[in-house]
Amino acid sequence: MSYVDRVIDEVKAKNAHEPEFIQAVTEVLTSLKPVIDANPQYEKAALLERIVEPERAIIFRVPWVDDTGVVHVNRAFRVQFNSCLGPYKGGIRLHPSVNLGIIKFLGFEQTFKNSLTTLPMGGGKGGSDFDPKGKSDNEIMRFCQSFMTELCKHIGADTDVPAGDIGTGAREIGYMFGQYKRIRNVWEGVLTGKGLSYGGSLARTEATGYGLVYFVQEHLTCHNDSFAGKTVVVSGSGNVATYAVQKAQQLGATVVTMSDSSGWVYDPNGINLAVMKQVKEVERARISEYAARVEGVKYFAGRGVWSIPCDIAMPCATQNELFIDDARQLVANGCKIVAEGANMPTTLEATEYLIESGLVFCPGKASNAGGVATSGLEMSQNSGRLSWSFEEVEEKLKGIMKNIYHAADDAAKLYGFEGNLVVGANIAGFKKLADAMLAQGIV
Ligand code: NDP
Ligand code: 2IT
Repeated sequence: MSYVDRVIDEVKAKNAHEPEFIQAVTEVLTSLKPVIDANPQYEKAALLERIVEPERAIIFRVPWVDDTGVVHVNRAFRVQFNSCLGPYKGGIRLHPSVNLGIIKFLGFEQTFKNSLTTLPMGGGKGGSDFDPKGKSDNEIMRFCQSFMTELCKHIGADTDVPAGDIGTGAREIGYMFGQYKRIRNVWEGVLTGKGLSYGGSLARTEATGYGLVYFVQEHLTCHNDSFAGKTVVVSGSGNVATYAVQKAQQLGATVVTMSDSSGWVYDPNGINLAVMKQVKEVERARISEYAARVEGVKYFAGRGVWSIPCDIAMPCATQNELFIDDARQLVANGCKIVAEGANMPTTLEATEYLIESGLVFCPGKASNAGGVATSGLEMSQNSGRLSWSFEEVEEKLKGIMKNIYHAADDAAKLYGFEGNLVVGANIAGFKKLADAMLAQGIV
């Protein structure tokens, strides 16, 4: 049995109740086979065994009191996965589905993603099974304060720097930052995605969605093509989806769908982002409200955006939201590119089918790395006590996304998998991390 297969089997046996973690490890390790075979020193140093084991996982209780005086208890996590390349770095997810396996899969992916950005950041992820939906501002604040009362013992600007993810945006980061500063009595860049008046970076809000579109744009440019005139299908209507839609529209595409956890809208005239932002960001309402306000829009309950014919599909909601049947439908409808804005939105089976069918498949750890890369830029600005203009940050972001595209494309070519960005991104992210881990000894 090969080294890779043995480690995958061990991960399956040791983490049997963590299907998302097993899925992420299987996808990455399988694609690393050519580089592992060519470098026996990795097996000698038990490098894969170390890479799949988090350095530390913290699980803690978050008690809080709702507006009617009822006491609630949530479970929270911070998985500090790998600090070889820099302080642990990764978002905080607040969603009822959160469990240790989901946070581990996200932390594992983050480690490779952060390596690809070329910025000095290790990998980590955190979150809680708290559901922010329907909670008042005061309830959100009390939860965030209680969450940070424990988390603040484990993080710091040079130790671990959390940020946003599903359910965690500027409001939550603000409450968490305030509580961190109050308890630790230190003003430092311990979180990214902060408000602009207290250390946040311009363009961080837009960065993941914009970066996703820049990544695809680089591919198109290299093939004498562009976004102009393309039909794009997007899932999600949160931070990543919103700014992916905005940038794709700016580049001349027509985006015809968006979704939330209740349903999806088909807008043949192209999404009106001002109305969408009012509904989802300001009112925090359901996406059906968009259909009620914009003429010619159809609303459907449940899932289904992948049934709409398109040139480019961008899943931007959550993990495992694009299945084999969806992939078949996309291919049958003539879709040419699938670019992941979310983390692991495409199942393994669907990913393999899309690649075999000749589509360009942009894996999230490369194509959605613009968010964390801009978080890295926020950390730099905080350390230097300065702030860059929107244009300066956006230019850097664009450069980073171009570099990630070419790093993945070149690595794929080098190992005989031309055009396979999954293999390319995994190998490029892994090589840098693995060689740094070897240099730092058995730790
Ligand atoms: P948001 O909370 O802003 O938005 C999430 C969107 O996805 C909402 O429309 C939400 O619907 C929908 N959604 C969430 N969970 C589910 C589910 N289980 N089924 C169906 N729809 C769901 O999160 P983000 O936009 O920040 O994150 C989206 C994805 O992008 C995640 O995978 C995240 O890990 C990834 N990502 C985020 C980055 C960032 O900088 N924020 C960076 C890189 C990746 P509803 O409104 O009903 O909840
Ligand atoms: O998945 C991700 O890359 C994020 N949620 C962003 C993490 C960050 O630290 O900005």
